[in-house]
Amino acid sequence: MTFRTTSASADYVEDVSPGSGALPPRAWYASSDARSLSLNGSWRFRLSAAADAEDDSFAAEGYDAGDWAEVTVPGHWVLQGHGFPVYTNHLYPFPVDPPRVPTENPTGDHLRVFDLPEDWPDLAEGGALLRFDGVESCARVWLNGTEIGEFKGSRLPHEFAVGGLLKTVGNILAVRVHQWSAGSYLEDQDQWWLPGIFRDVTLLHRPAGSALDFFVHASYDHVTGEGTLRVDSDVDGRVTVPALDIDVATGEPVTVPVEPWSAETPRLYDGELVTPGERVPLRIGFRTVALEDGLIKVNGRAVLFKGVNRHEWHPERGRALDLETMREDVLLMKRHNVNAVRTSHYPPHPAFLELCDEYGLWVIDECDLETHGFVEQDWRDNPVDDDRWTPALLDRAARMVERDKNHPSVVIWSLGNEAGTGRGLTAMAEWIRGRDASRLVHYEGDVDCRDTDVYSRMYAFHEEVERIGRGLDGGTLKRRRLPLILCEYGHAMGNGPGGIADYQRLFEAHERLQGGFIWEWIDHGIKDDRYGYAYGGDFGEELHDGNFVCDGLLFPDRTPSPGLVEFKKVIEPVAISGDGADGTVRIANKQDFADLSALAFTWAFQVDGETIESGSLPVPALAAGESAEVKLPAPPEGVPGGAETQWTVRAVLAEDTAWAPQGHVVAWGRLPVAARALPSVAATEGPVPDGALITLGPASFDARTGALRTIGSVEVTGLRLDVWRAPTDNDEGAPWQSDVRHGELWRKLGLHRMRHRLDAVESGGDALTVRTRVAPAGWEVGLSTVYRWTSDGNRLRLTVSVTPEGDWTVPLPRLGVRFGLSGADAVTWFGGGPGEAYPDTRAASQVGRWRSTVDGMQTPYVRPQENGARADVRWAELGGLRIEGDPEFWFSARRWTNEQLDAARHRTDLVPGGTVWVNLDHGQHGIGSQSCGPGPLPRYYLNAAPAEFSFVFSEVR
Ligand code: IPT
Repeated sequence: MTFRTTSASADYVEDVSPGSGALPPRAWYASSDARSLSLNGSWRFRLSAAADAEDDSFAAEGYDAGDWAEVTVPGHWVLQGHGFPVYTNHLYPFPVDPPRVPTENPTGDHLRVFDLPEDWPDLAEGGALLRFDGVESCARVWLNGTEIGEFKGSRLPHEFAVGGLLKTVGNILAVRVHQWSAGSYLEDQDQWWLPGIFRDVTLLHRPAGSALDFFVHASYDHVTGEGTLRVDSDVDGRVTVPALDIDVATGEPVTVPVEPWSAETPRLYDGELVTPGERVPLRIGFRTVALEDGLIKVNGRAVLFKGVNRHEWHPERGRALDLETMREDVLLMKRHNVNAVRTSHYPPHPAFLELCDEYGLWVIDECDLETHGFVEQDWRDNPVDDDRWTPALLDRAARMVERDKNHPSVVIWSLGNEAGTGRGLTAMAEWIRGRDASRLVHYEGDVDCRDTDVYSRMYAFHEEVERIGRGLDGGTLKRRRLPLILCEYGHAMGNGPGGIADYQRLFEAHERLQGGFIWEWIDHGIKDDRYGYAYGGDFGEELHDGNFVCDGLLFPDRTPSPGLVEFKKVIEPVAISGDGADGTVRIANKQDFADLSALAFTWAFQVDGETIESGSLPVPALAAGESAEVKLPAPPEGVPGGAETQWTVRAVLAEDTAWAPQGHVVAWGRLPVAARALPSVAATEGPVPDGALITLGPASFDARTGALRTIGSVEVTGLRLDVWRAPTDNDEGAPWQSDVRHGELWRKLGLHRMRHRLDAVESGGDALTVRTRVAPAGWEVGLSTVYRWTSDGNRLRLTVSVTPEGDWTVPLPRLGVRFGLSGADAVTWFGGGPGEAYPDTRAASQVGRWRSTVDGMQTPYVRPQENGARADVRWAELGGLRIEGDPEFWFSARRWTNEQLDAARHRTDLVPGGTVWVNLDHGQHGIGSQSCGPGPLPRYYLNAAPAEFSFVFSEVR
């Protein structure tokens, strides 16, 4: 005898269909006059361990939920003290047996009792809809005891007709949410698994004759300068646009001269759709998207995407974002010259797209679809190639397109991400084209571009991108005729991404390359008292991908990381260049549409990094794509000999804009004039034995070991060669990368445990010379290292000579000296700043005079790693010491050693010690993007090679 005890009442959870009861999808809009009631707020909540552990009696009238917990809607219960979040990249956190899900299926019952507001229209007049904007991953809904449906498709809206069920007081809305469902197989995006009602819940009154669905078609003819508007509406009505004197019936086209919409010039016209029962505000942007001459063109011009991949993220609220956070994202993007967003990997909250329309961002709107985990079984049983799932895929495509079709910012529809290939994707593409021929279709997984209008790659190496740019990549005929975008590149995990300036040069050199989207916008760290920010594994997940979830240009609290500052510089819309000595600066407008009239230009003349004169620079309002040579003023007189001089020319906002104030720096260029005189120290003093010490000018040394002890009154400990850096996420590389991963090789070779053998301390003539060999246990490679000290009585010069011995097959992480100071706080330097830089992340480093503190010089990566180096430093002062470089050096200082930094897993592991550790580096290895992509280009390697470099130390009083 067999028993089947599974309750039939939860079968819908594992049903591949999108659900039942919901209304057909339609445009998302806020009515001017129809009433609505937000049901966001505090809800009663009960968590159970399985889909059918509790019956549905809680949905019935009279149920007493007085002893239930409370959660905030929108929100995720796992971030509100009930259960835990789980992070996996592509592995499903449950056995892969589609469409079955585990018996352990956290299920959250949500209850909300509400009254209608007093001015809510008579229930007999018109109907009402209940809208859920996002629930992960499967919900079943009852209103006043009547079941109204169930649905899947977490980041898509679902509406239910509820007019007949409403009461004026005491409505009971019951929602049962299951963490796992058949839908979970379609939602394997690389992010936290976060169940809950995480977007708004709204009751919408629908008066008789109200608008249902409508489609705003607003195209622009760049030849005539005219726009054509036609609003197709399910309910007939009129469309007015006062600024254009438009007043036409729905369905009727009208053509008038207009200013077009673009991300650079986001001109929106306010209009209104008036149906017999409702007024709907419209924000109309006229623009035409086309694939022409093998290029993505908007309004007749090819566009260059300078984009980011944006997941929705808030360190405390997860994917439940409020409007202010969404606006902050848009403002930060605009302020950092970003012009495009891919909504990886699902349609965002609809308010985000309204902001993109308003502030101006090109959008690739991506469907809520990823089945990445099937890669582990060579894509066998992939839902996108299984007809049983096609209705769910089409439902998702329709819910995205219908919801978002009226946004001018959306120029490309994306079928999803990392879902392999299959008939379901083709069906989605066909449906989308049939419904909306005015936009292009994207899907990266379609390598032959059978279903798509753009060739898309992720993490392609520079070399491949260049080949594609030159049209040498082969591929199908269709693909060869399409432009390339990198839907993901520049993996911003930890320190990095490196090499983005090199990508940008390629994008600008080859027309076929239409730019890319950095992976990704923000670190998904979860605020956590134990760790600062938590990442994968911090909640005891049995399967997780660690800090791979922290790979954004913003830290979790939205502080820009150095990667964003670098990206801003690399993609700046104006190029400012030239040789300062010849008195002219070249200004090039790199925008696709706008002229330079929104910008003002300034110049500054700097001596040893400090501005001594500045003024404004008249620059013509060059059209997009134009450039000009502009004369600089005569350089100031009386500059002392030996000083380093330069011009800095900046492009700033001429007026306040919606996204930044007047004076906000959009672009800048440095034009060097005279180089500095290198520091020289006449070796007039010699070493003098003094018991256990040797003195040399202002310094004392240990007579036996030659170790530096003091410079004047400043105590110095542990000065020696240093080649180790706490490997960055990009040094470590992703485990699946086939090419060399330096972090691993460095550790294998023992570069973190170098031994320093003392060969000789030679005290004679005008120098103290210390000969050493620096090498790791177990290997024959080494670095013969000679420290040569000289002095003129006041200043102390150290020259380090390094000669590699043996067969060095790996580059060095860094090459320089490190030492400890017993105290230091304020730091001043002349060199690159204000932020960190590395060989392939140095575009934004500005040569100038900078001030900070030891703590301020740290870049707080969520997982601690090498950070904080300042490039091209001429001199630095801290802890009573002045250090001058010959040549310039990389400078960092921290309250812990590189070894402690390496051992730390979270920010909270970094505990300041009494010593400030200073690194003065002659070289740093590049950063690259190998945490998911190419390592540093060979020209950024720090190869072991003979090197000599000097520092001049003096005490500052
Ligand atoms: C690519 C994914 O599309 C993205 O979601 C994210 O996981 C990113 O990688 C890495 O952070 S897939 C890539 C592993 C080929």
